[in-house]
Amino acid sequence: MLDTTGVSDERLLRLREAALRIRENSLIQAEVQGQGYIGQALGVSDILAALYTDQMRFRPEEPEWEHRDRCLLSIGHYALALYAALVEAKVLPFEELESYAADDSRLPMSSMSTYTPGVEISGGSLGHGLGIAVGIALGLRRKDSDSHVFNILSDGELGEGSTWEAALEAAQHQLSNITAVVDFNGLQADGPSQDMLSTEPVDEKFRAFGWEAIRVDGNDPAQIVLGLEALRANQDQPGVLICNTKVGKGVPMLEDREKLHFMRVAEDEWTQARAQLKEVFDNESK
Ligand SMILES: Cc1ncc(C[n+]2csc(CCOP(=O)(O)OP(=O)(O)O)c2C)c(N)n1
Ligand SMILES: [Mg+2]
Repeated sequence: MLDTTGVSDERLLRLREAALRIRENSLIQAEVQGQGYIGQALGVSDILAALYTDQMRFRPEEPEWEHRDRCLLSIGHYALALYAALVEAKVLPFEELESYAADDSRLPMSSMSTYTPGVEISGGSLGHGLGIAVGIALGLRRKDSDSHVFNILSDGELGEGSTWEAALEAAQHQLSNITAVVDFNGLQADGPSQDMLSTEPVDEKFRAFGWEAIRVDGNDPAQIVLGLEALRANQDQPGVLICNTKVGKGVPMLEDREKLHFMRVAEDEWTQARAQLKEVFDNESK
């Protein structure tokens, strides 16, 4: 557990407010469809708020700016959360959220780099993000760039051999310009991660692969930013922040649905969902 007393109240409030807007933006998109990867989006919002409003260097008006930090979302089905964050980061216009997953939209249900400004990779086929991050990080280092590469990946992707191959490669080249951020929500499509293919203890496995690993509460903004900063300070190794997150975080009525991976929310439940989101935020910000 990191000592978070050094994170000021103002910074904490800024992070919490950004995460609240990202959650609201995700709900706008989810309501258009009435179903989808809503729980994951709510769970990963604190991570996205930390990256896009506190940690990353980028130019909203110039998404391909050469000196930007890169955030690679390998979990393509989390796309609505990424769009929500790109709106908060002012890369995408707020008005576009309602076009989510519509025909001819720039916001497809699974993230596609060729469709959407600010989306670095197409992420639907799980287990490839870290390998792409390694290639980009090597390229950046050869150009003497100080840009940093973040890869948000899922606990499900830790069951893919390609993820561990990439982890070995990153350590081999001492790619300290990579930070992997694992959204460890304990969930996969067919049930709890530990029943599918247990990867615990994940932090020790990454350490054995030559990485610095820090495990935090992935819904605690102070722990997330401090963890990211601690990893970035390491000049010799790649770093991984393992974030324990809660599916549906911030909207209690969505935290324990029967089908969490792809949930349905009825038309008459949205008002209540929004009210709960606000209520939880107010309570946590006291
Ligand atoms: C290589 C690959 N295998 C299988 C799938 C099908 N698939 C889509 S989402 C998913 C769940 C994986 O678990 P996780 O990434 O932790 O997602 P969560 O349930 O937390 O959203 C699976 C198996 C895929 N997209 N890519
Ligand atoms: Mg998962």
